[in-house]
Amino acid sequence: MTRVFKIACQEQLLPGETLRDKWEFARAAGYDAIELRGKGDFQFRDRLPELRKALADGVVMPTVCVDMLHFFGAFDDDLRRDAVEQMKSQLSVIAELGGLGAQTPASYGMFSRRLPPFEPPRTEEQDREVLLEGLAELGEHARAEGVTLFLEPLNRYEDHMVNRLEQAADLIRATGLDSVRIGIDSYHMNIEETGLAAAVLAAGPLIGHAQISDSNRFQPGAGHLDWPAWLGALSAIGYEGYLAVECRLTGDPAEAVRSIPPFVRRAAG
Ligand code: LER
Repeated sequence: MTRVFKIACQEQLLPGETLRDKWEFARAAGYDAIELRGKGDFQFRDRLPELRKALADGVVMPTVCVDMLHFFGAFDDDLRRDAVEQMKSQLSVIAELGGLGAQTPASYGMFSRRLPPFEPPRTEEQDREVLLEGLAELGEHARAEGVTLFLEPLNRYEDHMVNRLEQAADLIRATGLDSVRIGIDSYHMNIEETGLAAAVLAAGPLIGHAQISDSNRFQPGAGHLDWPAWLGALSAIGYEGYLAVECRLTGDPAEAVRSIPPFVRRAAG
């Protein structure tokens, strides 16, 4: 049976000054929600008055995706500590809004084994220790707040630690926490997984959130990703979360954003 997916759009892609303006555009275009972006230095927490007003105006904001330059897997102790504090705060804010959770990669743009100098400063065992420590602290915080931390595998050029769903699944199982789940991203999966559908089916209920963009990082429909396979697998595992658009736009921006919900719903069959 074909699932009717709920589709969210990240806030920076939507035209409009306020979240309410963006929501009006999003609703008219067939979206069900807005995914927020969580900047560092507690800027996301400082938006609470704006976010509370948007909530009162009926804007649906179930998730936040971190928007920082350092992450909980950072090599630097101070940056790592800060990233954990920022993520805890973002989890608390999304909980206050009645949302589902917050998404973060282990790192982004910090190191790639495919680019010089090829050998990272930490061993794989040390990476694992750092990641498990961070996931345990964030997962406990998420649990206490009643929300979920979504761990996002990124492609090999953006992160050297968690590239495939099975790596995220292994870490999550090791934490033993239901409050940590995989946040999949179709673009990264297209680069890293042997098969899109097989990877989704294998991860199954560990998948808690999904972000969408095409093979070239543009809007769904602008590349060559096998959408029926990817969406079919999500449907088969009974995925009930959102498909949150995180992409670059090609063509007229407003038209591109409008084109996504009908494209995705057609591809889902
Ligand atoms: C980066 O490619 C990405 O997918 C982001 O969600 C990381 O924060």
